[in-house]
Amino acid sequence: MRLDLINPSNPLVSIVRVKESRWNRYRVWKPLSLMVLAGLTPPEWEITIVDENLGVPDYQAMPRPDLVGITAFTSQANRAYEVAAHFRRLGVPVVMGGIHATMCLDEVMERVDSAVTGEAESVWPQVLADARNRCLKRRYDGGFAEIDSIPPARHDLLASGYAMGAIQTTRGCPMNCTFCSVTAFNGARYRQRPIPDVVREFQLIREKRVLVVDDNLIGTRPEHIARAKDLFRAMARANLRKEWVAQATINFGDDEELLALAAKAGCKGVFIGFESPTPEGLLELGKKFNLLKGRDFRASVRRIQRHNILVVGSFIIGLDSDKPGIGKRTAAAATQYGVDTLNAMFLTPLPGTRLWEQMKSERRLALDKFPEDWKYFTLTFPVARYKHLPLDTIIEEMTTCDREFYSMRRVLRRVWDNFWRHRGPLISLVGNLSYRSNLRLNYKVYEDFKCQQRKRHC
Ligand code: B12
Ligand code: SF4
Repeated sequence: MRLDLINPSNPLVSIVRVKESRWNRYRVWKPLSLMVLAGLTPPEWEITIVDENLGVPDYQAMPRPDLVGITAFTSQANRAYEVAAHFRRLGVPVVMGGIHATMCLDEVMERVDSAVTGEAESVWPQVLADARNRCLKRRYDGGFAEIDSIPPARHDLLASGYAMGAIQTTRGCPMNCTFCSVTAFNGARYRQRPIPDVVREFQLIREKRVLVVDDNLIGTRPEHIARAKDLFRAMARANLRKEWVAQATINFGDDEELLALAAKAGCKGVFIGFESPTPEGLLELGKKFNLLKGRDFRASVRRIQRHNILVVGSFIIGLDSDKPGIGKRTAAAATQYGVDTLNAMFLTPLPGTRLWEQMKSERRLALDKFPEDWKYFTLTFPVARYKHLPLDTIIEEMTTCDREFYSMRRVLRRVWDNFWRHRGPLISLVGNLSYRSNLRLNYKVYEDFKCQQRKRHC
């Protein structure tokens, strides 16, 4: 039995535009979901994983599969449907799962043979058995997986073409920030994989560099931080010789022991959601951690960097409290906090989030021709109607933010600083140049987008 697992591309996602900017090459990450599914698949299935981000293959020239499994974030949904239609025309059954299938189930069910909602661990073997017996059900619901029974992902598949491997050590988040899908999809309970499982899986990864995909590696409570410390100790003891980057809240910078252990275990970078430079913005997003009284972001960032860990700061533009000038203000805040790279995104109502419900009820979805418009839900397009920032203004604010933060003078200063302090100068250089090179690409993308929007409203 032959199984093709496919990660559809979205050419509008700038980080996969490798041809236009070679720096992006280092930011194409492995589709871990498909590697996890492969790990759950019994040996009688011959598995091919196709990541269209590395190039769309000639499906006609590939051996005909018995089953196709497609994953998709919302931004990949259109392409997912094209791929599904192709295989269904050939009579090959298509199963789709992942976040979009979970949040937009009806839309997905119209376009595939079978949809899997939630986490797949508990249902995937059944899906395969049913496919084999030609009795696929229209829908399976995996709910939340038992975190201690997740087998290792198949890191031997997709062996080349990527700068980094990927692993997941926890799922879920209790914070339920308005714009984020994680609580809705993975649940409010923070579930941690057993440490020996994680260490063993790390050992299976061939790449020297690894993305830990957890939404918040250190969790929210003291016992979560204690577990993170134990994990880092175990990783250091196992002498993994990996360099890894992860996502965490700013609380990561509060605990010197945690930072020292993370660094010893190979942590080289952390992605932190600062989200907004204003207290009103943080309140609006429900980002409670960042609102703590006396919180000094610059000091926290410095503490992290002193352990040779680079900081990527993420911000959102387009909040109801954002007024013209927010682009400059965001760049100034990121510079003042001292982050190594800035990732600024448009506020985007993703299906299933509290923000989606709010904007939908207020009729503020500017792009609502679905499924066509999903391709713009990459957080790099202003897809909503923003309170104080009309289309041209919000694009101008984003452009100003990026231009200010990634001016050549500032890039060189940051990279030199990291070089001088032996703090991952190469990663810092690649990160900054990748973002900077995308600025040029984005100007054109924004112009096309504005043009299309005008045509649409004529
Ligand atoms: C790692 C990651 C990335 C990596 C992607 C690596 C990759 N190629 O997959 C990078 C950094 C590139 C990325 C980019 C983006 N991401 Co992202 N990302 C994540 C993150 C943190 C983890 C995903 C992951 O690997 N999880 C581990 C695997 C094992 O879990 P999983 O993917 O959910 O898969 C399980 C189930 O969903 C299911 N399943 C999944 N696929 C399939 C398929 C079949 C057939 C079946 C049966 C089951 C199934 O089974 C799996 C095992 O249980 C999630 C947050 C999250 N917790 O999901 C956000 C998340 C998925 N990203 C999000 C977004 C918005 C984006 C971007 C659009 C914007 C951005 N700049 O971040 C881009 C778009 C990329 C694109 N190609 O279009 C949103 C998506 C919301 C939505 N409705 O689409 C999330 C949920 C974060 C959030 N804050 O809301 N992302
Ligand atoms: S943004 Fe971070 S803290 Fe907020 S719900 Fe999402 S994962 Fe949790």
